[in-house]
Amino acid sequence: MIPPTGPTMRHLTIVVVCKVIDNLGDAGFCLRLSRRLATLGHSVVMLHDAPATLALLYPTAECSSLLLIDARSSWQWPTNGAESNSEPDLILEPFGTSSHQTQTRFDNTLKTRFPKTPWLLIDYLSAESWIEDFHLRSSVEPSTGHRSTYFYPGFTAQTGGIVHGDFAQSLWSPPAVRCHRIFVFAYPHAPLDRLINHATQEQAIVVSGRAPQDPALRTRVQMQEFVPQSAFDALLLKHDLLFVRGEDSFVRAQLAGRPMIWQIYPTDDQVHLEKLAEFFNLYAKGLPQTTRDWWWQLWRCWNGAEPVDIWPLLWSHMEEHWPVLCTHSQHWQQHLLNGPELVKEVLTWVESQAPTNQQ
Ligand code: TRH
Repeated sequence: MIPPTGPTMRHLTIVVVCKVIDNLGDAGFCLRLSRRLATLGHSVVMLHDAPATLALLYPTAECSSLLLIDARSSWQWPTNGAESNSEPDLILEPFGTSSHQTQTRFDNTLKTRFPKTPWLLIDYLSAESWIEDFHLRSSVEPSTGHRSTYFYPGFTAQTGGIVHGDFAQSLWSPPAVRCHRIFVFAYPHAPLDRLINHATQEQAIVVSGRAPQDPALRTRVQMQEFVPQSAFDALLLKHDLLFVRGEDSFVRAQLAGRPMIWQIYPTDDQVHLEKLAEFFNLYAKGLPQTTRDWWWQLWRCWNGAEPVDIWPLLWSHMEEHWPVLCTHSQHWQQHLLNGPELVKEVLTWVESQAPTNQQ
């Protein structure tokens, strides 16, 4: 096993509680976090409820110190291996603030069995400014005395940052001088057919997931097979412009240093559009006003917040703004790579922890 490296040299046994609500992002983030911790030399047990999703993201075991356990029915704490007799040093629950949405309550079993283990609830990534005040605040469950601490991933120095320690900078190359290779990973409501219809002959569109609705447009795109998560960065880097969604692909597109258009996960109360704007305001700082206004319209249109009829006109300005967008994306990439790294922040936090149960 590789000796642990990073902010702590102590070998830790870490449990990641992975409860999937939908799609790929919950499992995708948990897996990325777990793989990174295991690669740093820690023993990681990921308890999950989504074997089919994980088989897609992680078809072959890559890290010997990462153990995936399907915890949908009864499960046992491992009886062999480094973690067998010991209590975990840390329990991480990504998206734990939404855990009422999942039926499997393996977290309760863990709380009962390991009441003193530091427990970190990692929330959704956000660009909202309030998260800076709430990052690393704790709350105690009155009936059990169990303490949870809230960890907020984000884009500024006062947040928990993003996972970027696993980004292979050696893979990086600049985007092409023209926007020729376009990658699309989108939710079904994105105006994909418009994009394809109005792309130029030189623009090759690669689509992962749902094919265009109009069968006549299917010959115009190349369908991309799902690749394991460990190959996803390399896939993004083969393209110039990246359409991404959710949380993890959105982060990887930013790390790729490519112009990107984010389709945010939609919520019924429309709050997602405010969150989209919060991120865009941060991300677009420094862009010339005309580029910024045009780019924001395009983002809104892709997210269904503008009439799709304006797409062709907006798209026709792509080449004019392309050089500025490329430079800007690379500055943003550097901003992120120089900012807090989520896994390091988690490890630094756990070193400062006393047992969580007050009783
Ligand atoms: O799948 P997503 O839309 O995930 C979500 C979920 O809706 C979730 O409930 C919500 O919490 C979250 O978004 C914000 O998109 P995301 O986050 O980009 O996850 C996709 C994962 O799939 C990511 O880890 C990258 C990975 N992936 C591959 O590994 N290979 C591929 O070929 C592709 C297309 C994606």
